[in-house]
Amino acid sequence: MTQQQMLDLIQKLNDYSYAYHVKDEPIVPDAEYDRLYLQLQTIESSQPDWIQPDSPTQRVGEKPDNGFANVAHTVPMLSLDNAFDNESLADFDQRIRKLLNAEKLVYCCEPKLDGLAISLRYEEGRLVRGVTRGDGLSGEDITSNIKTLYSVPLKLRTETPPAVVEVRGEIYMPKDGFEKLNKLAAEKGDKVFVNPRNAAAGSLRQLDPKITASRPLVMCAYSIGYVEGWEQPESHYDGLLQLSEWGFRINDLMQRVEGSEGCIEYYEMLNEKRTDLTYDIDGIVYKVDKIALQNQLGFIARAPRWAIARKFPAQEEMTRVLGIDFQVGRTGAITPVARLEPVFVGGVTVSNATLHNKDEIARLGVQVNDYVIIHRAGDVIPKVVQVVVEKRPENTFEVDFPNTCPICHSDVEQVEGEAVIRCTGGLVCGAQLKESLKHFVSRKAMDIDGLGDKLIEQLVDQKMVKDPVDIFTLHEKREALLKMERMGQKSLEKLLSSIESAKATQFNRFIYALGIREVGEATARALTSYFNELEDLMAAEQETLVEVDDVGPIVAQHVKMFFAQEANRETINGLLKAGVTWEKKQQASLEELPLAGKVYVVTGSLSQFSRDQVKDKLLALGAKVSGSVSAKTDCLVAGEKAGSKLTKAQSLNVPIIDEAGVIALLHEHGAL
Ligand code: I6G
Repeated sequence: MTQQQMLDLIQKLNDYSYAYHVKDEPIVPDAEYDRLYLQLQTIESSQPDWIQPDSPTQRVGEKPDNGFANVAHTVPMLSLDNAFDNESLADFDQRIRKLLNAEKLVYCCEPKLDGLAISLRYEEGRLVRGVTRGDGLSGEDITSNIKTLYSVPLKLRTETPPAVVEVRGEIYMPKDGFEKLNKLAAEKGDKVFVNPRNAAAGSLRQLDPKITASRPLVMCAYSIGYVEGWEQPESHYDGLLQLSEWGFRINDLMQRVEGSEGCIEYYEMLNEKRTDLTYDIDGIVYKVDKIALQNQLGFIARAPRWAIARKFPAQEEMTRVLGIDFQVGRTGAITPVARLEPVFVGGVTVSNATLHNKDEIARLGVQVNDYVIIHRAGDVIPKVVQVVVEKRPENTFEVDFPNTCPICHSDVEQVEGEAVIRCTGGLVCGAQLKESLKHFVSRKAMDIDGLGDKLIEQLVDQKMVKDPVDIFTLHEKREALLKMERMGQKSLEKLLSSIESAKATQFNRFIYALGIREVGEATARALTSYFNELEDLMAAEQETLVEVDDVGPIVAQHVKMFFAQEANRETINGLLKAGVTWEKKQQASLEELPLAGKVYVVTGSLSQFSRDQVKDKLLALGAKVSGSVSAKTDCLVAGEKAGSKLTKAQSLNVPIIDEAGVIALLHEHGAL
C-alpha cells in the first residue's frame, strides 16, 4: 500500500465513523469498518512513520504521565441564568427587548443535555486540547480521554479551518449505553452509577484512556467559544450549522422561534418528548440568535445576558425514608417499599418507592430515616437511587425481613438463586388474591369494566370473592353488592353486564388473565398460537413448551407447574363452566400465513386503532410482534410521537411504515 492509499483509507474510515457517530446514518456494516480498520493497523505497524494524528487508531493513547493538568480557558466558560417557569422566561424576553429596544426577538432553542461541558481547541483544524469546564476559568486537560470519543473530530472536515477555534459542547452518556454499562457492572459486582450524568463524569475522569474508550460517551457541540482568523456567522443557528459541517454532532431538535410564545411552545413540545429521547436533558437553552445583538447585550457577572436555561421539573430529589413496609404481589413476591416524606419529583408528588428486594436494599445500604435520592422520569415507577450517606442521622436502623407473610402469615420461601422472597399462601393470601383478581379483570386480560381496585378489595375483604370464578356468580349477590361503597343500581347493572360480555373472550387473553408467572401478553399470544386447544396447552410437557417462540426453560417450567396444580385446574374448569369461552381459530398452519416469519414492532400513538388491535391483527396474519427494535426487526409501525424505537429503527435501516401504511397492509391481507 502506498502512503497516499493509506491516507485515502484514513479518510474513508473517518467518513464512515462520521456517518455512524455524528449523523446516525451508518453507511457500511460494522464488519466492513472493522476490516478496513485492521488493514490500517497492519500498514501502520509496518510503516510507523506514516502514522497520522487523525488516524482512527490514534484515538486510544497512553495514560497521561502526571494525571490531568489544570489549564486556563482562553475565554471563560460561563454559566447560564435559569428560569423555572414561563413567567421568568417572559420576564427574560421583556428585559432584553427593552435593552435592545426591539419588538420581537428570534431565539435559537436547544435541548440542555445533562452531561459535562467541555471545550475543544483546534489549531489549523487539528484537535490539540480538550478541557473540562472546571470552575469556568480553568479546567482539567483530559485530551487523551476526549480523543477516544468518535463523535469528536480529530481533524475538522474542512480544507480551510480557522487558525484557532475553541468549540464548546456537552459530553453525555445515552440512556441505553448507561443501562448496559450498569448491567455489566452489577453482573461483575462493581459499583453501579446513579445516573447517566455521573456515569459520563466518572468515565471522563479515568486516568486510563482505554477505560474511557470502552464507555458509550457522545459529544454534542453547542457553540463556538473562541476563534482566530475566521469570520463568525451572523447568527448562533448558522454557527451551529457550521459546527455540523466541520464534523461535530449538533442537536437535531434545535430550532429558531419567535418571541417568548415561540419559546414556550418549544418547551411544551420538548417536555412531551423528553422521556422518549435517547439521552437525558434537564432543560432548554434559549439564545438570542443574532450574534450582533448578543454582543450588544453582553454579560452580567459570569452569565451571558442573551441566554437563559429553562429548567424542566427535576427528575431527582432528596427526601427521607419514613419507614420500609412489605407488599405482597400477585405471585406472592414480597417487595420492600420505602415510605417517603412526600417529595415533588418529575412533576408529581411521590410518597412511596419500591426497593425491589433484599439485594437491592443491601446494594443501596438504605436504612429507615435515611436521606435518599429519588428518581422519577416520565411514567416510570419512582426509584431510590442513592443514600445520601453524608446526611445520615443518628436514629437510622436496618429493616428485618419478615419470616412469615405480613398479610396471611403463611411461611415465606426463597428460591435458590433468586433475590425475592415469596409468600407460600397462594390464593389463601388476601394480598395475592386481590392482586390476581386485579390482573384477571384488567384491560389486556378479561377486560371487565367497572371492577376497579377498590371494589375488588371490598369483595375480597368481605369474602364475597375467593377466586376468579366467583366474579361470574356476582349476579346472584345483587343485594350485598348494592351495599358496597359507591355502588348504585346503575353502576351495578353496568358491572354485571360487563362481566357477562367478558365471558366471550380470546384464548390468548384468557391465558394471560390466569396470571401464570413470567407469562405476559406476548408469551400468552405465543402459547396460544402454538397450542390451538386449551387441553393441549394444559397437558404440554416442558420439551414441547420450549419449542414455542419466546418460551425458555424457566417460563416452560412455570407453565407446566401452573397447570399441574389441582387448584388451578379447578379454577379453569370453574371459569369454563361459568361460561367463559372463545372462538376457535381457523387454524391455517403458521407458515402459510402471509406475514409468517416477519418480525413487527408497533410504537407511537395511532388514531384509528389501538396498538393492541394492530398487534392482534399482525399476529393473526402470522407475524411475530416484538417489544423492541433490533437488527432482526422486519418492519416498524410508527404512529404519532414515536420516540426512541423510531430513532433506533432509522439507525438500523429497518423499514418503517406509518398508520396509513399498516392499514393498507392489513387491507391487502384481508385483515380489515
Ligand atoms: O451549559 C450549557 C449548555 C448548553 C451552556 C450553553 C448551552 O447551549 C446549548 N450555552 C452557553 C452559552 C453556556 N452554557 C454558557
